[in-house]
Amino acid sequence: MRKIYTCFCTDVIHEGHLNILNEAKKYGQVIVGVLADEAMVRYNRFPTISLDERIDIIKATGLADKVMIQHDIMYDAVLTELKPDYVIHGDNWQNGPESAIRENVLNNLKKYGGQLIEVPYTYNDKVKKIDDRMKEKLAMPEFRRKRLRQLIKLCPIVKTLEVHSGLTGLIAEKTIVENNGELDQFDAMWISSLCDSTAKGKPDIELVDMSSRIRTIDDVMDVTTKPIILDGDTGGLVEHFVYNVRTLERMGVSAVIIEDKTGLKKNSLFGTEVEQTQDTIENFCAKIKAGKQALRTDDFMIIARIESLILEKPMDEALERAFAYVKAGADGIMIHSRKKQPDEILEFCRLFREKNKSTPIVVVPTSFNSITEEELAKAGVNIVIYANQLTRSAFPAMQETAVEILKNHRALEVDSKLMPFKDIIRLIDEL
Ligand code: SPV
Ligand code: MG
Repeated sequence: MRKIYTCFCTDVIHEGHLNILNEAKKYGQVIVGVLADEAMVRYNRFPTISLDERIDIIKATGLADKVMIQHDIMYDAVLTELKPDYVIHGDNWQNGPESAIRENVLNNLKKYGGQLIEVPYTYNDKVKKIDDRMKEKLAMPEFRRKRLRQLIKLCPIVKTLEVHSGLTGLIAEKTIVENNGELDQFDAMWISSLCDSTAKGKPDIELVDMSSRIRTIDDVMDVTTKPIILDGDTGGLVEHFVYNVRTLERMGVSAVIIEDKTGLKKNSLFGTEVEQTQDTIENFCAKIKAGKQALRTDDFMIIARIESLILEKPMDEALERAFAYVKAGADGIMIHSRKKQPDEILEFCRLFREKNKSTPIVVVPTSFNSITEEELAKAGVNIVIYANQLTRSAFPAMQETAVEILKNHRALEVDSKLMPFKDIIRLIDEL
């Protein structure tokens, strides 16, 4: 009997899937691969039900002769092992980043003479409604909030991009690239104090208040589903921090990072060029403890940021703080540095990991930007934050456009550098 293979990466079965399975039945024994969680998250389909449940919903159709797990987005391993006579798929993967997967399937089939069958993709109002509902589910606080902890478990390193508006949120949400036959995307979003303040034309000194920061978070949340890490500056007064933590948790933010500074906060990238005061270990631990006590769920993370290396204090001091903060209940440690080379960050990670294998480590490689995600993951880092690059790329582009229009007294000269309006519109979802 001939074998036909298809791979599903879905949390709901709709008529489009049933159509594929019914079509497959005509060719022989139907084997369905269910994409594993680690692969789902790289494919922009964050699972809302478990792998076992996804397997069960396929079995429940009664149309699969065998159900198995496919561990990778690409089909190399599964096709080499199974050598099915056919692979069947909807024709919706012919364009865009998914065409890399199609290409991969065709190359594998060619090796042993297998065939690809493509069926017209079912996209009607009913299917669209199911798709939309899935997406909405991911945007709900209870799903979004826990997603960061899930990602830390699933990904070698959680790739996080700075966002400060609905539009930048959409860029973090939707940018997918195909690189060397692999698909890639950002996992999470960082709402930076520096960039949120800059977008408002204000200095990064805790001047933009929490109500305004919440407004930014809400704008981002309105159009995205990915988890949010908030830059909480110093966390402010303990008495205020506990209320803010509750608000953020209720909204569906996944984590707040607070830094161990006190007094008028200045941006860390100024280092010792400006006066900055580090809080005592005791005070900062009390803030962490109070924040943890205010939480209502186990999902939300309070991450403690250590400024010792920024302030050119010794490594031992940074480590002493890290262990104390973890003991006080911190769910993660962010270690920051403004050195061009990553050596002190790597040294910190090595020494911290000697004693602590599990507490997530967060880094922000703005200055030490030559280190790769792979190298950071190998050093034991769990979250990497690209904290300001979107803002720093947008600003010179906008400034140059403004200068050119002023110089030429018209917009014709800049037009070739601008994104066509229809492309901007395409980025924005219509309900
Ligand atoms: C931010 O993005 O606001 C940060 C990171 O706190 S840094 O600017 O490097 O201090
Ligand atoms: Mg900041």
